[in-house]
Amino acid sequence: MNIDDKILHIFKKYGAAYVSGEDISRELGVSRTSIWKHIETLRSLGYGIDASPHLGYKLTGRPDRLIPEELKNNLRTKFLGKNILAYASLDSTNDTAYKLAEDGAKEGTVVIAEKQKKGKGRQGRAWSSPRGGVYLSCIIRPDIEPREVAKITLVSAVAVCASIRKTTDVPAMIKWPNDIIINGKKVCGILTEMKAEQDKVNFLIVGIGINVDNPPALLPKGATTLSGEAGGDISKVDLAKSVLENLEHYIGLFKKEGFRAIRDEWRDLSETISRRVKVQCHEGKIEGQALDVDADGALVIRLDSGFNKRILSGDVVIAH
Ligand code: BT5
Repeated sequence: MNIDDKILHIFKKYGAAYVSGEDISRELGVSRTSIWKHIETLRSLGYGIDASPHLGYKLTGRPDRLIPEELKNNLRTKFLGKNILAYASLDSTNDTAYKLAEDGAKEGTVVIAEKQKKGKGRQGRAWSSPRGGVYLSCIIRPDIEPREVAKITLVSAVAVCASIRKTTDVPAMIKWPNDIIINGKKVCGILTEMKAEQDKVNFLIVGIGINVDNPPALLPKGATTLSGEAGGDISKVDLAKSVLENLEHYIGLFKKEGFRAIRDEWRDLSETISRRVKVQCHEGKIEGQALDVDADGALVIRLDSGFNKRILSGDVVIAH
């Protein structure tokens, strides 16, 4: 814990009561001038801190900012997010996490940004990342083969969808393979990248972008935001923490028991299954009825000819 974290910890202990600068200074073994400087730093981060000449300091408000002080506050994970690198702005959290992983960063390291300048989607597409969203990437080092990686995206989608539902009460659904949608509009995208040898994954980067209160004018057509759908303020900090907790849970379950342990939950949250869909995949355009997701995470489609086809990756449009 750095001094800022320790001061916040003391404020938490005192709750609604004031704590004197002298007491903080004694507890932390640093000068009162230094405490005062740290209080100023915390204020500049958006913390409301009341100062009374006779009583001392009192915390009056916490900012909804994606900063380690807030993200680590009551974060209930064992390894995911124990090391958080937080930025006001980055090109792409996935790119930064990838470089860190190449340099040996531990499993569970999280890179998070309040804004991205070059947010990435799949296949070279862009991810609009203005301030108001949650953009985070997790370094995972699973003991799996490269062909299993597609399932990590599905597992992550269950985790994020559950977090969105818990934090907002909005009935978010999963669109195979990597979208979370609300009323047909995209609110979140997942980009899983990996470094692998022939039959072994070196590391994975699970990148998640969620629109929370981004200005709608800065988002592409077909996008929506959580605050727009929920009709009120949504805490980005609570959402990000819940995503980390759920990701740790579901990825842990996947590592132990495989995709079959999560497949039913995926089906329950799926917007795709049983719908008529058009899929753009490497074989071209395919149309039919989405039947299921199989044990490999492939989408199974009943073609109009009556044959079933398995698709491992592609873009789905749900026909209305
Ligand atoms: C995705 O790609 O949906 C994966 C997006 C992953 C973004 C995260 S943010 C943190 C991490 N760091 C990164 O650099 N990336 C990850 P794809 O399925 O290819 O969808 C891309 C398409 O979604 C675009 O072509 C647009 O049509 C649409 N789109 C772009 N920005 C959007 C947004 N903010 N909200 C909704 N739709 C968007």
